[in-house]
Amino acid sequence: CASAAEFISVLSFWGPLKADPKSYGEVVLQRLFETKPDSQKLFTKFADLPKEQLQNNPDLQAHGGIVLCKLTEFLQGGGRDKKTLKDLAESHAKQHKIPRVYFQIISDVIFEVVVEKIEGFGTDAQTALKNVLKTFQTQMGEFYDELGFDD
Ligand code: MNH
Repeated sequence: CASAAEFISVLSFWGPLKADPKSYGEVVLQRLFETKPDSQKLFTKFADLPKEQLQNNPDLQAHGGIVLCKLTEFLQGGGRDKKTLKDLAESHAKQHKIPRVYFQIISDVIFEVVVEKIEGFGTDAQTALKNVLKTFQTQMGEFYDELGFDD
Protein backbone atom coordinates (compact mmCIF):
# COMPACT_ATOMS: atom_id res chain seq x y z
CA CYS A 1 0.00 0.00 0.00
CA ALA A 2 1.17 3.53 -0.73
CA SER A 3 2.30 5.64 2.23
CA ALA A 4 0.93 9.07 3.12
CA ALA A 5 4.19 10.56 1.82
CA GLU A 6 3.64 8.89 -1.53
CA PHE A 7 0.18 10.39 -1.85
CA ILE A 8 1.70 13.78 -1.05
CA SER A 9 4.46 13.24 -3.58
CA VAL A 10 1.97 12.46 -6.33
CA LEU A 11 -0.24 15.39 -5.34
CA SER A 12 2.72 17.73 -5.57
CA PHE A 13 2.81 17.08 -9.32
CA TRP A 14 -0.93 16.74 -9.84
CA GLY A 15 -1.72 20.45 -10.31
CA PRO A 16 -2.00 20.38 -14.12
CA LEU A 17 -4.31 17.35 -14.02
CA LYS A 18 -6.47 18.91 -11.37
CA ALA A 19 -6.64 22.17 -13.32
CA ASP A 20 -7.54 20.55 -16.64
CA PRO A 21 -9.15 17.17 -15.99
CA LYS A 22 -11.02 17.12 -19.31
CA SER A 23 -7.95 17.33 -21.52
CA TYR A 24 -5.94 14.76 -19.60
CA GLY A 25 -8.98 12.55 -19.15
CA GLU A 26 -9.65 12.65 -22.88
CA VAL A 27 -6.11 11.48 -23.59
CA VAL A 28 -6.41 8.71 -20.99
CA LEU A 29 -9.65 7.37 -22.48
CA GLN A 30 -8.38 7.59 -26.06
CA ARG A 31 -5.21 5.76 -25.05
CA LEU A 32 -7.25 3.16 -23.13
CA PHE A 33 -9.43 2.41 -26.16
CA GLU A 34 -6.39 2.26 -28.39
CA THR A 35 -4.43 -0.05 -26.06
CA LYS A 36 -7.36 -2.30 -25.25
CA PRO A 37 -10.16 -1.96 -27.82
CA ASP A 38 -12.38 -4.29 -25.73
CA SER A 39 -12.62 -1.56 -23.13
CA GLN A 40 -14.49 0.72 -25.52
CA LYS A 41 -17.25 -1.88 -25.82
CA LEU A 42 -17.97 -1.57 -22.12
CA PHE A 43 -19.18 2.00 -22.64
CA THR A 44 -22.67 2.01 -24.16
CA LYS A 45 -22.18 5.59 -25.27
CA PHE A 46 -18.83 5.04 -27.01
CA ALA A 47 -19.02 1.37 -28.05
CA ASP A 48 -19.92 1.88 -31.68
CA LEU A 49 -17.94 5.00 -32.46
CA PRO A 50 -15.17 4.72 -35.04
CA LYS A 51 -11.78 6.10 -34.07
CA GLU A 52 -12.32 9.43 -35.87
CA GLN A 53 -15.36 10.15 -33.76
CA LEU A 54 -13.34 9.78 -30.59
CA GLN A 55 -11.38 12.89 -31.57
CA ASN A 56 -12.73 16.20 -30.24
CA ASN A 57 -15.73 14.38 -28.87
CA PRO A 58 -17.38 16.49 -26.14
CA ASP A 59 -18.91 13.39 -24.50
CA LEU A 60 -15.55 11.69 -24.31
CA GLN A 61 -13.95 14.85 -22.94
CA ALA A 62 -16.71 15.18 -20.36
CA HIS A 63 -16.34 11.57 -19.26
CA GLY A 64 -12.56 11.90 -19.14
CA GLY A 65 -13.04 14.89 -16.86
CA ILE A 66 -15.32 12.88 -14.58
CA VAL A 67 -12.78 10.06 -14.29
CA LEU A 68 -9.86 12.39 -13.57
CA CYS A 69 -11.82 14.39 -10.98
CA LYS A 70 -12.68 11.19 -9.13
CA LEU A 71 -9.06 10.13 -9.19
CA THR A 72 -8.05 13.51 -7.77
CA GLU A 73 -10.63 13.04 -5.02
CA PHE A 74 -9.07 9.65 -4.22
CA LEU A 75 -5.59 11.19 -4.09
CA GLN A 76 -6.72 14.02 -1.87
CA GLY A 77 -8.29 11.50 0.48
CA GLY A 78 -4.85 9.91 0.88
CA GLY A 79 -6.39 6.47 0.40
CA ARG A 80 -8.30 6.80 3.67
CA ASP A 81 -11.58 7.96 2.19
CA LYS A 82 -13.27 4.59 1.70
CA LYS A 83 -16.65 5.98 0.68
CA THR A 84 -15.38 7.32 -2.66
CA LEU A 85 -14.04 3.97 -3.79
CA LYS A 86 -16.88 1.98 -2.33
CA ASP A 87 -19.38 3.93 -4.41
CA LEU A 88 -17.15 3.63 -7.45
CA ALA A 89 -16.76 -0.13 -7.01
CA GLU A 90 -20.49 -0.50 -6.58
CA SER A 91 -21.39 1.32 -9.81
CA HIS A 92 -18.60 -0.33 -11.81
CA ALA A 93 -19.40 -3.84 -10.61
CA LYS A 94 -23.18 -3.78 -10.54
CA GLN A 95 -24.17 -1.18 -13.10
CA HIS A 96 -21.36 -0.90 -15.65
CA LYS A 97 -20.12 -4.50 -15.18
CA ILE A 98 -16.44 -3.72 -15.56
CA PRO A 99 -14.16 -6.71 -14.89
CA ARG A 100 -11.41 -5.73 -12.45
CA VAL A 101 -8.60 -6.36 -14.93
CA TYR A 102 -9.60 -3.13 -16.66
CA PHE A 103 -8.56 -1.16 -13.59
CA GLN A 104 -5.09 -2.59 -14.04
CA ILE A 105 -5.12 -1.57 -17.67
CA ILE A 106 -6.35 1.98 -17.04
CA SER A 107 -3.80 2.34 -14.22
CA ASP A 108 -1.00 1.50 -16.63
CA VAL A 109 -2.41 3.99 -19.13
CA ILE A 110 -2.72 6.73 -16.49
CA PHE A 111 0.86 6.11 -15.41
CA GLU A 112 2.09 6.34 -18.98
CA VAL A 113 0.13 9.49 -19.80
CA VAL A 114 1.10 11.28 -16.59
CA VAL A 115 4.80 10.54 -16.96
CA GLU A 116 4.68 11.58 -20.59
CA LYS A 117 2.74 14.83 -20.10
CA ILE A 118 3.78 16.16 -16.72
CA GLU A 119 7.08 17.89 -16.57
CA GLY A 120 9.37 17.00 -13.67
CA PHE A 121 7.64 13.81 -12.69
CA GLY A 122 10.88 12.20 -11.52
CA THR A 123 11.65 8.61 -10.61
CA ASP A 124 10.62 8.94 -6.95
CA ALA A 125 7.30 10.46 -7.90
CA GLN A 126 6.89 7.74 -10.54
CA THR A 127 7.35 5.03 -7.93
CA ALA A 128 4.89 6.87 -5.68
CA LEU A 129 2.37 7.07 -8.53
CA LYS A 130 2.73 3.35 -9.25
CA ASN A 131 2.10 2.54 -5.58
CA VAL A 132 -0.83 4.91 -5.31
CA LEU A 133 -2.46 3.39 -8.40
CA LYS A 134 -1.82 -0.05 -6.95
CA THR A 135 -3.58 1.01 -3.76
CA PHE A 136 -6.51 2.24 -5.83
CA GLN A 137 -6.77 -1.13 -7.58
CA THR A 138 -6.36 -3.15 -4.40
CA GLN A 139 -9.10 -1.23 -2.62
CA MET A 140 -11.40 -1.49 -5.63
CA GLY A 141 -10.69 -5.24 -5.69
CA GLU A 142 -11.59 -5.54 -2.01
CA PHE A 143 -14.93 -3.87 -2.62
CA TYR A 144 -15.50 -6.07 -5.66
CA ASP A 145 -14.88 -9.07 -3.39
CA GLU A 146 -17.33 -7.75 -0.80
CA LEU A 147 -19.94 -7.33 -3.51
CA GLY A 148 -19.26 -10.85 -4.72
CA PHE A 149 -18.43 -9.59 -8.20
CA ASP A 150 -16.03 -12.26 -9.46
CA ASP A 151 -14.93 -10.84 -12.81
MN1 MNH B 1 -15.52 4.54 -14.90
C1 MNH B 1 -18.66 5.84 -15.10
C2 MNH B 1 -14.66 6.91 -12.56
C3 MNH B 1 -12.31 3.30 -14.71
C4 MNH B 1 -16.27 2.32 -17.35
N1 MNH B 1 -16.48 6.07 -14.03
C5 MNH B 1 -17.82 6.43 -14.19
C6 MNH B 1 -18.13 7.52 -13.31
C7 MNH B 1 -17.00 7.82 -12.61
C8 MNH B 1 -15.96 6.92 -13.05
C9 MNH B 1 -16.82 8.89 -11.54
C10 MNH B 1 -19.51 8.17 -13.18
C11 MNH B 1 -20.16 7.81 -11.85
C12 MNH B 1 -20.37 6.32 -11.66
O1 MNH B 1 -20.99 5.69 -12.52
O2 MNH B 1 -19.84 5.80 -10.67
N2 MNH B 1 -13.80 5.02 -13.83
C13 MNH B 1 -13.67 6.01 -12.92
C14 MNH B 1 -12.31 6.01 -12.37
C15 MNH B 1 -11.67 4.98 -12.99
C16 MNH B 1 -12.60 4.37 -13.90
C17 MNH B 1 -11.80 6.98 -11.35
C18 MNH B 1 -10.26 4.52 -12.82
C19 MNH B 1 -9.25 5.33 -12.66
N3 MNH B 1 -14.48 3.07 -15.85
C20 MNH B 1 -13.18 2.71 -15.63
C21 MNH B 1 -12.83 1.65 -16.53
C22 MNH B 1 -13.94 1.37 -17.29
C23 MNH B 1 -14.99 2.27 -16.86
C24 MNH B 1 -11.47 0.98 -16.56
C25 MNH B 1 -14.12 0.37 -18.39
C26 MNH B 1 -13.15 -0.17 -19.09
N4 MNH B 1 -17.16 4.16 -16.03
C27 MNH B 1 -17.27 3.18 -16.99
C28 MNH B 1 -18.60 3.21 -17.59
C29 MNH B 1 -19.29 4.26 -16.96
C30 MNH B 1 -18.37 4.82 -15.95
C31 MNH B 1 -19.10 2.29 -18.69
C32 MNH B 1 -20.69 4.75 -17.29
C33 MNH B 1 -20.53 5.82 -18.37
C34 MNH B 1 -21.84 6.40 -18.86
O3 MNH B 1 -22.53 5.72 -19.63
O4 MNH B 1 -22.13 7.53 -18.49
